[in-house]
Amino acid sequence: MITRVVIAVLAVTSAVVVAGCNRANAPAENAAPAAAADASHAGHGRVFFVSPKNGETVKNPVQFEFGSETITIAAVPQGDVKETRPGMAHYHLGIDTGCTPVGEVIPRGVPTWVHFGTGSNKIEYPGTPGAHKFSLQAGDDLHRAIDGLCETIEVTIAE
Ligand SMILES: [Cu+2]
Repeated sequence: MITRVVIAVLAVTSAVVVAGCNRANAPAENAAPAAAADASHAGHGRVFFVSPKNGETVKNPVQFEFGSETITIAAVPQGDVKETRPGMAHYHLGIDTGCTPVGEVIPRGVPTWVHFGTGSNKIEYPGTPGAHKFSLQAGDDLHRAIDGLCETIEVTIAE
């Protein structure tokens, strides 16, 4: 007789409950729509100071030069301007002031704002020595501030 011994091993498996961090995984469908932060410049371009640079100490008079991307810098048409030309702008230099809110007319008058209605991108500016804030802002033909087109820098004018 052949005895078959069947050994049944009953493995009693304890249910090991691991209490992990119950972090809620945000579902993917909550992802933001296509409008990313960078999109604020898309289609609007940008304006910037070619010189002086932010944080720089410069001689008096200050040699300003402005640059732009995507937008076209052009002289304001002569006469009574009633409407704007899409994609066209001129520079404005704000002295010791921040950016004008989008859509508002950039103030006129020295010493706060200089309008570059000829389409120029340079100016020699004699300022008072010390720390100053300068803003470069693009405005349309009605001198209204355009969305995303303003940069402010801090510059020290040497004695
Ligand atoms: Cu203007």
